[in-house]
Amino acid sequence: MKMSFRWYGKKDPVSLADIKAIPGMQGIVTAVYDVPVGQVWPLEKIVELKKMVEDAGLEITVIESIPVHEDIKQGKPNRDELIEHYKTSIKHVGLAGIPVVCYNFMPVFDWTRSDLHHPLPDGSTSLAFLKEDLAGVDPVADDLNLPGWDSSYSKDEMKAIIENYRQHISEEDLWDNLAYFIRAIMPTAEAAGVKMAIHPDDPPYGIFGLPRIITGQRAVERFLDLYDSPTNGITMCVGSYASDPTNDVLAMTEYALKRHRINFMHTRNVTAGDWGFQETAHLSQAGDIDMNGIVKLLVEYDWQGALRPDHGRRIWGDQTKTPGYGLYDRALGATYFNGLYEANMRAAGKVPDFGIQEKTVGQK
Ligand SMILES: [Mn+2]
Repeated sequence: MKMSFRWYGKKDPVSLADIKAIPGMQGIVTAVYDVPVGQVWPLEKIVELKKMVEDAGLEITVIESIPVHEDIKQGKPNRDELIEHYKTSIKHVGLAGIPVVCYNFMPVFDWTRSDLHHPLPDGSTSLAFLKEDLAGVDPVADDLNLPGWDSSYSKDEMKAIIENYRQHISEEDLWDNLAYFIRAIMPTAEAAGVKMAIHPDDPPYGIFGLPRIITGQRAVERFLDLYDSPTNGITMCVGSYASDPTNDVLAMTEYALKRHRINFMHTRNVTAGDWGFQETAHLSQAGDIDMNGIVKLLVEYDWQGALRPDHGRRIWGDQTKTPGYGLYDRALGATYFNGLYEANMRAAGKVPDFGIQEKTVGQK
């Protein structure tokens, strides 16, 4: 397991030096942020990013994400050209020597929350999705703007896309469009040595009458069967899946480990119910997920991929603009997971490697 941390590039108020100082931190999860969705990522930009990370004593373990253009998700006639661009970007990631690409296939909206600063009993705040806040709300009829929505679309464009889904694209149609995309890109990814890792829908159920398909155990089985290769894997985001309380994330993790299809781990804890869900501290008792059980499975199956603590709470006056991506609580999460990892490795008679090569810089 390689502990990793998401970094939003040079503009991120959290620096690579901040990240490097977290004990046992080895990997960076990042992306090229200045290429519009649908265009090719130039090799030079990826190489430049990689050099910046390596100069800080870290390595890029995962690209999160290369976004999938809406026209591919909607199966529009120009999708073949966009898919060719996507394949070239994957090829470039492989040429740069980066092993994993995370992506998602959520229509219109990336993650959706109703409140970015919902109080927790410990006095901190975190991201929450409260169904009652969204009851009766319609993003087409109402002048609504929720966090996580793609601001590159104008209101009218957004409305047109939503209407197109509602009238013409069922869940089965979206599955067809996903299958078309997967079967087109996977041979390229295999040849490039890049493993693909689809992220679940967040939340993992339908919102605003839009189809959502990567939602739980049955969806994962169906997805992996679309193209049965280690290259076609998943991001096991335990927090996203557990936002639907009917998902058993321990069983799902074990299933995907057995098939060797977890290409990336996101570890966030949540508490969920009929009312929606709220993100919590990473500690098992703070939320619904048995985090030790998750790490124990990773050790048992000798899993070698990159894991990153997912969203954190807002604590200690953290002023980070990107919701959930402050330094402090994610650093606490990384330390917690490294502790679980060391304990489980030692219990299994193995010695964990956190990539620490020297203990001091020596004496003067
Ligand atoms: Mn996630």
